[in-house]
Amino acid sequence: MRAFDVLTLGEPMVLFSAGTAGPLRHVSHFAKYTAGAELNFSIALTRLGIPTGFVTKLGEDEFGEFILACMRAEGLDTSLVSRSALQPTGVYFKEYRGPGDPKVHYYRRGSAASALSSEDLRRDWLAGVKIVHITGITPALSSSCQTACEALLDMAEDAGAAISFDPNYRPLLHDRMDVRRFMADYLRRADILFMNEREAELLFGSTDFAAVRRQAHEMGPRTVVLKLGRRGAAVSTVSDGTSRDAVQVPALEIERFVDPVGAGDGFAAGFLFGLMSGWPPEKCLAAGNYVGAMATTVAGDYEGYPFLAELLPYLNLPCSARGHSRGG
Ligand code: KDG
Repeated sequence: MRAFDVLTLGEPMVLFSAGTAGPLRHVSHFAKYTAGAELNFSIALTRLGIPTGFVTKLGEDEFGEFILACMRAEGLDTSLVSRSALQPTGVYFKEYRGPGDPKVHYYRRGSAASALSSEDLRRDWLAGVKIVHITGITPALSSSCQTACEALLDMAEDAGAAISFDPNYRPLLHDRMDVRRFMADYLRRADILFMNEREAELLFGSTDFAAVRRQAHEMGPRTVVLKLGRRGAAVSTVSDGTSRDAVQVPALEIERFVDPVGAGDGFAAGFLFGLMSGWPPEKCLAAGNYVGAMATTVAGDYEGYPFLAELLPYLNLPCSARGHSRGG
């Protein structure tokens, strides 16, 4: 097992994206991809050279092999992946009907990853880890996944790692619960919080960054990031109890926009990469914007993410620009 700078926990899935528009019942051809928010995040960081541990469980099936092959091809460590002979690897489908985002159909209930529990975690994985990243998707998969996320947070706190939280609101997973209450413990324990405007509205009842960041900082996170889509992103930090002015950085102009999925995971990876490199807030935002924007130029979730040699010139930085510091 390698030592990791960042650790995350979640469910990778096989994505079948409809090859033609219309109801899935009439679709005969699908393109097959690997997907999953935390896997995307791990690939984005790995492409930037950050050793990232991805804890998950796959079925002992062909789709599990497909995801493992993707992880190996992307240079991810696979030693934190367990297998289940009893539960399958999760799958989901994307259906295209009319304008707007595709409709998602999950086949993940009872999947191998949804059986993850605190017993699948080992404390020694946290040695040297700077940031533990959790998204609101994983605890919503099952009660054992929720317990695993809570155990990972305990371990992160014991190990002195910063906690990064992205609510990753998904209506199909979260609409059956009280989202604000469900996310509250993660918000309280997080050092770094990522949100888009829809999540800000759900969690704090506002999209006004002044109001959102004040409430968020009061709950706990020292770094609060609001993703504003085509308007870029903003960050607010508190250090020594003093709140600094928020900083906003505009989005990139994308010439060939294909699909937004994967942008949020890439943004979080790019931002945290900047933070670990000791960059100022506006550079962290610019890195997040770039990684996220590149995801939108391709059909798959992660294929568009840049490598370090592509990110640094975009930021006008030489290849020696990375130092390592603590997250948060
Ligand atoms: O962030 C991208 C994810 O939404 C996608 O890959 C599927 O993980 C997924 C989910 O739970 O929606």
